[in-house]
Amino acid sequence: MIRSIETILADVPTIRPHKLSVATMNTQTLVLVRVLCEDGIEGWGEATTIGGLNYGEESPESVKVNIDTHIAPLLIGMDARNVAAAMAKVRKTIQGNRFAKCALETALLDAQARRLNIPLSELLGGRLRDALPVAWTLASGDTQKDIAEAEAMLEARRHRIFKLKIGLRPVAEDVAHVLAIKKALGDAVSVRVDVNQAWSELDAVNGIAALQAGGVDLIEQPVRAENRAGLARLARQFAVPMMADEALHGPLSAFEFAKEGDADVFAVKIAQSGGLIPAQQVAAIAGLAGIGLYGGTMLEGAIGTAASAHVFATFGDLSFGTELFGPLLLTEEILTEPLVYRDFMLQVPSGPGLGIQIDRDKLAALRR
Ligand code: MUC
Ligand code: MG
Repeated sequence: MIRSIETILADVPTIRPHKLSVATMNTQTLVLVRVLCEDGIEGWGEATTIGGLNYGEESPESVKVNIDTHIAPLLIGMDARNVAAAMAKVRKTIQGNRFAKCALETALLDAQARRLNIPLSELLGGRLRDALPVAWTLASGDTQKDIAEAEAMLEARRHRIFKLKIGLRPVAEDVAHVLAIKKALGDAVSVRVDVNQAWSELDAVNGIAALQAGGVDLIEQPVRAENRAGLARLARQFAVPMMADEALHGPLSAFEFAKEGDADVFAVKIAQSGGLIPAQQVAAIAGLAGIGLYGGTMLEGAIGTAASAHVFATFGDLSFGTELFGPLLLTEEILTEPLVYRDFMLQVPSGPGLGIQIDRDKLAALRR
């Protein structure tokens, strides 16, 4: 039986300012959910977002108040071992709130996998890989600093895929910034851009032409999320793949994209999808439509990152890799043993449930 549900907010400074077109992050607010069951087993989930309400429709505070006030009371007393029934009730009764739903589904699946003494990926059908390629985001706002940062990552064998955040500056300046980095890093390194919806379609046509010519190999959400037709036109016009990110709000939106092949790649995110099972549904739709997969992040801490890793480990295709570096952007660790990043890959945890242990003293010190 589900006995209690607690939602915890923890503000953790980032290792440097992280500049996106929608926000500059100096701290990340982790939104963590702890589900305690009658048999003493607990599960953890995460609903972290980026920049308050700058990125998504749920803020850390709204997630907490909505879980505490409206969603937890639906779940208390339900059978903790039947996650499908618990989540069906939540999905039937609660509109929207995909991040909150994801955190609750993660915590319930974590608890059930711990109960069964198996890794969470086994509950999701089983893993096809034990390690995931991990991109790093260069977003210091300074070309030379970004190059030095990328070189240090290559040297440490931590990342060889780099995603550059652009869209704040004029298109020509952004293009010059990206191409300078691409030139400095060379052909062995994958350089991609994420515009976070900042460009008009005309900006995008001009910007992408130059980026494609300079060897950039993936363009993420160049235009507004609502402009699916615009992304589709860009996907048809350019050989460099167009990736949908903010436009993807779970299986239904994935289906809309898939119908006409309106994107080349999906950035699958567990929170944007509304949960781990919906994220698998997004991946299945992509597979059927011949759309490539990339494992995305909302810059979650270790819990959401581990949950995403368990999900992405089950994907048949993961040809564009992942960006599960969230914990590495933070100055504080909330696990007793950190996640393992080695040889450009994140190792998918293999212990029961999420396969991680929360450092309770650390979390107590960080929570609001
Ligand atoms: C996004 O839009 O993809 C992922 C990596 C990063 O730096 O920001 C996020 C959000
Ligand atoms: Mg993105």
